[in-house]
Amino acid sequence: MGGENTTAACGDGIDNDCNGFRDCADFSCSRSTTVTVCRDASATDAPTDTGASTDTGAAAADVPRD
Ligand SMILES: [Ca+2]
Ligand SMILES: [Ca+2]
Repeated sequence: MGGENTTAACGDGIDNDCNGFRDCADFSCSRSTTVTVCRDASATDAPTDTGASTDTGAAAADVPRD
């Protein structure tokens, strides 16, 4: 009974409505706006590129003070 259109049903690894598609493979899950478990599949990879090469190239000039 019921469908496969809830977060619980879409994350239990069972083809609840026996239509051949299990969990996020079922459109009832992937197209549902209330199901949250299938959203991670198309998660946008945020490019966190902190290309900060903090190179303190302070040439220590050893000046013999005499
Ligand atoms: Ca399921
Ligand atoms: Ca199904």
